[in-house]
Amino acid sequence: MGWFSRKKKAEGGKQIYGKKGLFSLEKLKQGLNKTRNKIGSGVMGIFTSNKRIDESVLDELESSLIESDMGVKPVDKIIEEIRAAWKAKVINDTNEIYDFLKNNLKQNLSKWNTKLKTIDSAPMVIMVAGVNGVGKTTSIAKLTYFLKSEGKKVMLAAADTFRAAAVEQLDTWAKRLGADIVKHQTGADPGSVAFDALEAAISRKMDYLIIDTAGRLHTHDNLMKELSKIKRVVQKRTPEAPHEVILVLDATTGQNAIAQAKLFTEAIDVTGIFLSKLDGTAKGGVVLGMHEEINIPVKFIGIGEQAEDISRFDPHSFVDALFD
Ligand SMILES: Nc1nc2c(ncn2[C@@H]2O[C@H](COP(=O)(O)OP(=O)(O)O)[C@@H](O)[C@H]2O)c(=O)[nH]1
Ligand SMILES: [Mg+2]
Repeated sequence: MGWFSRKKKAEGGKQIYGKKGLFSLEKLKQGLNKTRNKIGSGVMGIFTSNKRIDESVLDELESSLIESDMGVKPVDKIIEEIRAAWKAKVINDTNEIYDFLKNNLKQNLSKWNTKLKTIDSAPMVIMVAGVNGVGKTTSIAKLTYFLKSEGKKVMLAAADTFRAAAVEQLDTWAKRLGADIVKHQTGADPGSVAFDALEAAISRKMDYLIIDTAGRLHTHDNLMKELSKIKRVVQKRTPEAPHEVILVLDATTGQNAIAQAKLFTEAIDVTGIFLSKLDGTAKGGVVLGMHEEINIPVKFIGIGEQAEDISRFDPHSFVDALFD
């Protein structure tokens, strides 16, 4: 019995929300410490100084926001909006910028639908993509934890057959989390792994099937062809599948993550982003760049290496955690 089921038993089969609380603001704030400190050291002084707004204040704010990797374009836009509000005398003092900025960011990000799709007939198929090392497999473990803590039945498909270690790693997580897994040998055809897994998920009445995929083949073209093929193969069994294509992006790579997203979205229909490693970076502002530049909703964030280090992306708590 893995730790998950042990824990579940210990808690009398109740829903598991982890020791630190799966969705607590505290945990989220902790995960965003580095980004918040970066923003904080730059802009908090501005917010709390309570002087009249002038151009030099806006300049200062602009460079602090850019340093948190929000990206030049989104920062330009928001500074323009602040300037307009100041000119229109909606805001006059620096302490008023704080609320204005927070509300503005929340409003923008709230345009995203950050929830996982819901469907009528299970299993729902989630294909997970992303380049090597961004945290795909770990994020799948987190999603599994998240879904299992909602009482769902989850099956995993080890369709990253390119590296032997990849199958093992997913298998280890499956055991730990008490999830079913379908795997073939290294080098097996990823499409047939996905297909077999879908068959198994249907016959075992799973709620979710999550497909792990390779992050690197010999060329980018090969990788995109493989992902499209996995899609086509599962569609033979379930035409609407995969219901979600989640792209994992590593927040520590900042603006580069946005470039990666653009490459993937050209080749496959990405429905959501899992932004990993936010705990290890001061570049959490990249979320805003994603909104402006690729406009694919961030649905989950990763804030550590454990299965429970996941949070649903919620614009309100995210912005609060960034600026509190
Ligand atoms: N700090 C931190 N590390 C992470 C996070 N997600 C993944 N990692 C680490 O990143 C490394 C690569 O992860 P892995 O899931 O194997 O990436 P994959 O190649 O895309 O499947 C591992 O050492 C993970 O523990 C995260 O949210 N925070
Ligand atoms: Mg992997």
